[in-house]
Amino acid sequence: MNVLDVSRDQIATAARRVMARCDELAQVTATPGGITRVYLSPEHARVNRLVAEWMREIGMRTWQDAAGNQFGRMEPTSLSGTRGGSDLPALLLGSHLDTVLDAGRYDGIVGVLMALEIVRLLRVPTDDGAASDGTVWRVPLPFAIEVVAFSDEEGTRFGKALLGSSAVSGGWDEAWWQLTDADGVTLHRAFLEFGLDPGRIGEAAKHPDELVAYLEAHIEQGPELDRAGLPLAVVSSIASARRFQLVVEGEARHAGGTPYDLRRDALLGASEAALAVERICAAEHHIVGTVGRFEAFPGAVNVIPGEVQFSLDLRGEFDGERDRVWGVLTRELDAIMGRRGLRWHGREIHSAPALFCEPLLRDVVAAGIARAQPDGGEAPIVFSRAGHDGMALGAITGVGMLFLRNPDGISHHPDEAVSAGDVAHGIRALFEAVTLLGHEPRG
Ligand code: HGY
Ligand code: MN
Ligand code: MN
Repeated sequence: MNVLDVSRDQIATAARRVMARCDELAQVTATPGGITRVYLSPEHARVNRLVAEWMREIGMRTWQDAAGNQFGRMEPTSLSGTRGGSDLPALLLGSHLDTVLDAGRYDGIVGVLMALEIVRLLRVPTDDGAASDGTVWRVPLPFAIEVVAFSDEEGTRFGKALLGSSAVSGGWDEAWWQLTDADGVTLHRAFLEFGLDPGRIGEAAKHPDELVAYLEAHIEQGPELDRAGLPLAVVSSIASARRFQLVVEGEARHAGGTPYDLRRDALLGASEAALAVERICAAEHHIVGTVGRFEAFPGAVNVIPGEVQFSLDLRGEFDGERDRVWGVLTRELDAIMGRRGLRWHGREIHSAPALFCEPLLRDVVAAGIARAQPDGGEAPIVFSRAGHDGMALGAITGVGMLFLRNPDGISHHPDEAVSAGDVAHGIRALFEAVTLLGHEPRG
């Protein structure tokens, strides 16, 4: 059965629904006028309830897992109407619903909503014309479909990213309970206040046998597809990431009375360090380093900063490359602070190895793109500098990703965009990839 048996109108309607729901979810925010939705917040609870409703609407059984991830599941059934067993492994589709501060409305969100449209397209109306309760599928597949809305891909609140998907992949670290947010609230307390039981976090872990694969559609968070004039791409791999909280220590002194030879200005040392990050990373291939947070203390106009705390987000195509550059950066920090009579120290707050998408899933996504765009030619293959939940899921199952064009590539910004036309292309491609996977022997 080819996806083209699904009418253009059905695909266009699905794409319109995705765009409208992205707008609806964008209203669920802690910051009116912007979009901010962090882990274990009232906004997280509200979008989980909304998405659970949309899951039930298309016949899925729904639950929120022990880490606050929202799940939906639909059992496979042959067209003869016999219901498949509920212990079948599932193809997991989805993405995340949490956001960065002052975010765009598509990063993560569009992937969750596209996954719901795939489930809707898999169903066929029953004889009475009403949409079936999800037990009769357009194409008989040998696995169940689960859709997941991960709860904390960004790490905005506690600094450590991939918390929701790490719980699913069994990678939860008990040390994380002591992570604190900007108000000093520990992750442990936030769990309790959200209504989750920290003692049951282990129940979120899935066994590898429960999954066939994980497929995620996501906007590209860079300019390559826009520059190439193409709507879709296959992801080859996801960059490895490390995040640090760094501190430079000097000496706070009077801004007027202190001559330069007595100054140990922490802000100037940290500023030179930030420029060194740019210079050193820009000279490398596929390495990016970013200082996103920078705070001077005591922060008074007439006091030379005695301390600066700043973040470093370091990514690379390969873990070894990334770690080598981190070594270069630490030696440069030593040199800068030595020259200026300053000291520095830091702690790592997040680390995730590079994720290489499974070759079979890359092929299936590429074939899905080719079938969705008969005149589209070979689907481009893009390396993702942005992180995704697949980095955690890769510990228990194969990962495949589909990128959608994001005009001018801006993301983690209100101007983040995607077109309904490209979402329609993406839905076709993902649906075709799912049906193709149904005919692939999966060991
Ligand atoms: O930071 C990232 O790359 C992802 O958007 N969380
Ligand atoms: Mn993001
Ligand atoms: Mn994302």
